Amino acid sequence: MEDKRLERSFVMIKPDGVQRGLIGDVISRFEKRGYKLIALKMSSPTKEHIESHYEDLKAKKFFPDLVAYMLMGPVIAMVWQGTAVVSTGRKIVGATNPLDSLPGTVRGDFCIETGRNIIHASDAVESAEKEIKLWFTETEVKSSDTLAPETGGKTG
Ligand code: IDP
Ligand code: MG
Repeated sequence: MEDKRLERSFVMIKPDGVQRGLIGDVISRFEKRGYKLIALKMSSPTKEHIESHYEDLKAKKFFPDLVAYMLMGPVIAMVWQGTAVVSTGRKIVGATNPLDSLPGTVRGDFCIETGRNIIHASDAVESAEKEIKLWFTETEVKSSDTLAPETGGKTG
């Protein structure tokens, strides 16, 4: 049966991904797969913002390093929409430790260190919605359907 899970995922290119010039490649992979970009911005978040994005990890030993890493430069924050985009997005991104990421994934193609793994993608529909709210206003994610594939480009 056809999978109708229309989802949204929060995907972020981390500071090292931005600095290494990987923005276009990452966007291209999600676009070519068939997902729709419904919001995008370059952002230089505060320490508090990053701490709240990663609040589930605040007890981890690596947390201070993670926060410092995320503050090394601007990030690209995005919302992607489409069928099963949360789980499929995680597959496109690859495993947390790039050494476990298969070639063909973003991390498997571009990095080798967990502490510099260039990209974030939501791990569940619930966390995706929470992250989207943290990074974007409602107006920013209100998609214009003018060019949506499902309408064949028709308006109205
Ligand atoms: P994910 O990004 O694949 O969802 P999480 O477990 O949610 O992985 O961890 C968030 C981020 O924290 C990772 O992407 C990575 O940048 C960093 N991180 C996770 N585990 C470690 C670690 O053991 N050492 C250093 N950094 C880590
Ligand atoms: Mg995570």
